[in-house]
Amino acid sequence: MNPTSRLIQWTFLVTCLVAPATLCAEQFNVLFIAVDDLRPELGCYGNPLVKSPNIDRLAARGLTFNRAYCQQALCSPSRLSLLTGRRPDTTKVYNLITHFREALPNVVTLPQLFKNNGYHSQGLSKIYHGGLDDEPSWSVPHWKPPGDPYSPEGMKPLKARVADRKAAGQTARWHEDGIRGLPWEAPDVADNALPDGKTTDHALEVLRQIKAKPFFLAVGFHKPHLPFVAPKKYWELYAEKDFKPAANPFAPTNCPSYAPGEWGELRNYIGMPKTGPLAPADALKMWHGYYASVSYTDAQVGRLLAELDALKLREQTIVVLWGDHGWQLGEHGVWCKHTNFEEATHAPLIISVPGQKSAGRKCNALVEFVDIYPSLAELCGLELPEGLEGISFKPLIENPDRAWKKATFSQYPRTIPGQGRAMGHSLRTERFRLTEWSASTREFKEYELYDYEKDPAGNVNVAPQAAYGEKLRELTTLLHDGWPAARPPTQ
Ligand SMILES: [Ca+2]
Repeated sequence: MNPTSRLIQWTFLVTCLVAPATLCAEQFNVLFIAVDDLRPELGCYGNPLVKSPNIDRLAARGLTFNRAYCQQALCSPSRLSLLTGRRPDTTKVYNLITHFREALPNVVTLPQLFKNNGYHSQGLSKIYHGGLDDEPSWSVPHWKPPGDPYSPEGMKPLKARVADRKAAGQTARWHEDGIRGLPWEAPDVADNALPDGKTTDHALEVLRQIKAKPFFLAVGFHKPHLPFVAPKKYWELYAEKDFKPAANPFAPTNCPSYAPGEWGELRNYIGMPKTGPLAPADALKMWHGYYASVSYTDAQVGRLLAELDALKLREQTIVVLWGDHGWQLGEHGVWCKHTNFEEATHAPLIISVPGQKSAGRKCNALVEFVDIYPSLAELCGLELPEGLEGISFKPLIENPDRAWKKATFSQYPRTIPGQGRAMGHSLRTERFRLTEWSASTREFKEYELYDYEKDPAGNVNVAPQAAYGEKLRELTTLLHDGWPAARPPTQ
């Protein structure tokens, strides 16, 4: 070894010992926080009303992606796309019942990749969708919080519904059979009387147990998923008069009739209309409940981050927080997710990496949830498996302003009257969203095109307008060429 090489080696060794967090990427732990149904309704995304001080503090120490998109606005397809690093057309998971190992029996999931590389991999609460866990992903069995989703008082209407179903001779397992209770509840209880508080209690214990290992700890929070059950003190952070209903409670002009969907998820809850719009008072209650639920989860995130600090793990741990898809709070007359609209596909993504120069910055580049897998692997120095369909955004963490992807890709299936089963494939560029509805077995195509520069709320489908004909053709070509054609420029 020549003196220069020896000096480099020695310098590297000393630097690793002195500042392991900044240079020795393979020593990073990962705290992976999955928040169910969280849209970017957070202070760090510029919302002045919502109380999210803990997630905002995470953002102050990390990079906030202003334009992150999920691959399908539904829990399981979105999560599996993220956790396998593959898109729904590859995982073949478009619903809440298909296990990804049917199509991809040997795929290495993100937690499994860390496990295979000597990490302790552990999952708490909702990481995979309920009932679809994946044993090979974890070093120890997956854990879910015990107890009911409501207070004892709030459980009564749900139990009454179950009893009615049983009396009518129907199957009545309240979760599996889609029996729903109240859409919201504000019980005067401690945080850990409800599942997400129990998850946090357990996560703190686990962190203390595994602090000496390299770890990949995935912690899932259920709220702000329906029902909006949060301790009363979080509801009291807001007054109903603070909220305004969405300014566009109507389907976009010229939009195909099936595109907004029926929001059946909410209609299943007690007191919700089977057809037609929500009563105005209920719409405001939905906003209030959503915000209370966001603040409840934010408090749990705060407890996790405080424990990381207390255990002096922060400088060795990457923290990534994501909501599994967006959510419509009455925009386009829709509640819940289940669409290709901007509100359903756009979701929060924040990553804090020890030593990052971009701490506190916002990034406006287009990124996708399928990018999280290669990004975390690269940040931790793990070799990427074959077949990933995302791109590591590590270069954006180093320089959030650099040129990046041309488009992000999402999709949503729909049963279309007269056409049967169809798929809406959607792309988002900096200015436009294009959605192509098609059925592979038939000649059927319909388009939506939104020009957010002229129409920021996406209220007019301009696809039928002759003036947009060339743009429609250009974007349809990009959609058909798919994600490889939209990759970032190489440097
Ligand atoms: Ca979800």
